[in-house]
Amino acid sequence: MKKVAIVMGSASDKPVAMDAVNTLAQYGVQAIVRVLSAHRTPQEARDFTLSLEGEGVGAVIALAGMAAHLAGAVAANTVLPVIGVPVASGGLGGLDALLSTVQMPSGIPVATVAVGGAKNAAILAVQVLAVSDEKLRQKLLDQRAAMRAAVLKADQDINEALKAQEA
Ligand code: RP5
Repeated sequence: MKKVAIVMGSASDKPVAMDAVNTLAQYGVQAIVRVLSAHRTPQEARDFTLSLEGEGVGAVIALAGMAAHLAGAVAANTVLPVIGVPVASGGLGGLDALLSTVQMPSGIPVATVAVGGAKNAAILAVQVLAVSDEKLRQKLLDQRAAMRAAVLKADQDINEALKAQEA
């Protein structure tokens, strides 16, 4: 099975990044996790990106806050799919990171999830791998079925509770 690379711009992004690490683990997907900065370690970030295909990586998750150029810098150096996670850091609540991550020039896309959306980034990465992995695809379908059952149960519970109040 292909791996997923997770790269964060600073150790301060770790609490958000762990949502992606833990979600990938739930799907049994192996992760390569690194702290590398587009600004503070540009050479290492580039070297890491160039190594990914040789490491059997099928998708990359890049997390950064503020002037969040990491996902774009990774995308500039690979044709692997890059998923960007804007991190809320500094005084602007993550809007700065969202715009820095999502507003890529034509030709170099970054699939950007919500501010702090590391769990969805991991699920999207699993979906990328699942295109050519039937077992992963089935796990995704099972998870969708579980979500559906949970919502229908909540729907039933609230209506039963309201009926009991009326009685
Ligand atoms: C970004 O700046 C990092 O991704 C982090 O979200 C933010 C702040 O970094 P630190 O100053 O906490 O290292 O590059």
